[in-house]
Amino acid sequence: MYGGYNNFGKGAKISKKIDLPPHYRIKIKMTYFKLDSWDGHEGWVTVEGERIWKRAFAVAETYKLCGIAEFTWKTLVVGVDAEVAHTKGVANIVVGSDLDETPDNESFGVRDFFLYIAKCAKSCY
Ligand SMILES: [Ca+2]
Ligand SMILES: [Ca+2]
Repeated sequence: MYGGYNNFGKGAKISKKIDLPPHYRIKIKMTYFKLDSWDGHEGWVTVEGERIWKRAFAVAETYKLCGIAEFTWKTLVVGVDAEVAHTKGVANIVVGSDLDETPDNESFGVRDFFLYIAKCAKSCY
């Protein structure tokens, strides 16, 4: 996992710029980890500043997998699968949360990031 417990809490963002061949649509897939005491927060993904995925999480979701040694602060692993119209030559992707506490209290992480593109036919560029 990239980020996670004691790493990515309040204010943490993962950003990546990816050069792409001519295309008209992109799809982003990844695994998003919610760790520990998320007291009413959302995780999200943006492309060019537009939110293409978000999900609210709660403290007790869903089982204890990792994070701090407080059994009632649970872990939830979800699959992100989002698609958006996109034609720019560089995709500007940001993954984050609206967490407001330190990463030993509430944190997030990602793994298995995939970017797919719908390529243009030769006639469209
Ligand atoms: Ca908290
Ligand atoms: Ca909080």
